[in-house]
Amino acid sequence: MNRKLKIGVVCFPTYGGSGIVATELGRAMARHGHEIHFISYKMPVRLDVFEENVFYHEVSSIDYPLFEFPPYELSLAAKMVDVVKFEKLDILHVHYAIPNAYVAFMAKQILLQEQIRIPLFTTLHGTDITLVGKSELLKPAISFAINQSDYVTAVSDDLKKETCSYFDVKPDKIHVIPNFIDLEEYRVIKKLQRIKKAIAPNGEKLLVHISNFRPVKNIEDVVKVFYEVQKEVPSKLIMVGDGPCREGAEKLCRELNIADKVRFMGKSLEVPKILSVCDLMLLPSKTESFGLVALEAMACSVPVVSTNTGGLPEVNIHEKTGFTLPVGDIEGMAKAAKHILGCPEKLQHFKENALAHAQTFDIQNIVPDYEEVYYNLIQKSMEECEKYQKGRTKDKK
Ligand code: GMT
Repeated sequence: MNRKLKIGVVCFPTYGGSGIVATELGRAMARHGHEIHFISYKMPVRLDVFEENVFYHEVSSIDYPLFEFPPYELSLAAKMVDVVKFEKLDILHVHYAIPNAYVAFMAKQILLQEQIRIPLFTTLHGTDITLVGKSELLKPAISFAINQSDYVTAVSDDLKKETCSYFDVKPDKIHVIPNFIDLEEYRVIKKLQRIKKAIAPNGEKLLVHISNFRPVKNIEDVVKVFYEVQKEVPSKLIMVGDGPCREGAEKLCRELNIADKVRFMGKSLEVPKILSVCDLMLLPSKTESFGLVALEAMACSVPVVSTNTGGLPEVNIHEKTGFTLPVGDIEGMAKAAKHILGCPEKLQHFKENALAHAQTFDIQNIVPDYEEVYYNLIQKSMEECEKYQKGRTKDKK
């Protein structure tokens, strides 16, 4: 079966990694000629609807004074049903278990009433399992949603292990397809010397952190590590992103008297450009199921000093593409950063390793894996449908 597919992609539109992975995968599928229908409550940040084969369907919220909480799940299910029917989708790929996988099951049931069978593909990303999902109350609903999906992937081996150990889900239910990167998009970026000149005019080393500044990212540790590094290595720190911990981190910079060396840039869509002039990424997260941003850094030849939690060691190889250290080990991370930045030959060596390892996550290698699963699921669903129809005709006779 090699026909072009119509794929529904359900995701969060925000700066988080799951929305970015969903968008980049969808865009890559669109370039392969498939028709991609994104379903979300806002335009995903990296989506360009003027690309060929890309469509966007917005979920609108139901407002009524009775509702203290607008019933988003209902609006989302209704939108999924509508788009599947109207656009005649072949498959629904939902990113993030909460509530997307759970809602997709409901949409599937509604569609079945109308004799429409749609295979459900769920990708688990991390916080849906390791943080938000880890509530006793949500456990049965999330286990149910995962088990009801026709195919489930996790973005790292570690996330698969975590899912199976906490939820009532059997290991053979979950397949690992790691996150990926479009190396082409990063390769074409010319070094933006303008950024370097503005922030590090005296040739200081540039350290960078990029995240949604949530507690899980431990961003005060970024500041503390940098504080130690700048004592020995002339350097500056760029903080890209925004979120609830930004204020605390800014305050800490003032207290440590390093505010003039740290630039908070807010959210940015220019990640590859910024990374192109950076020397080292700091990622001291409490947990990280994959760490897409580490991969983005490595694709720009930027080594990473990170924690060794979750799926990070699958992306950032200790002593090769950077260093992975225990959560909270400020001293260890600072020492590792100084080790990498302290000698030009060493830095060059780590940079080359980072890029070489990033190349193993090239989107060109991952897209065919997803495509194969899509085709198999659709084939299986069609066979089930035929079996069901035959059964009905036999019963009527
Ligand atoms: O990192 C976040 O808090 C955002 C979150 C998301 O779902 O949008 O990211 C998760 O999914 C990314 C894409 O698969 C992974 O690269 C991140 O490691 C993961 N975040 C955590 O596990 C904390």
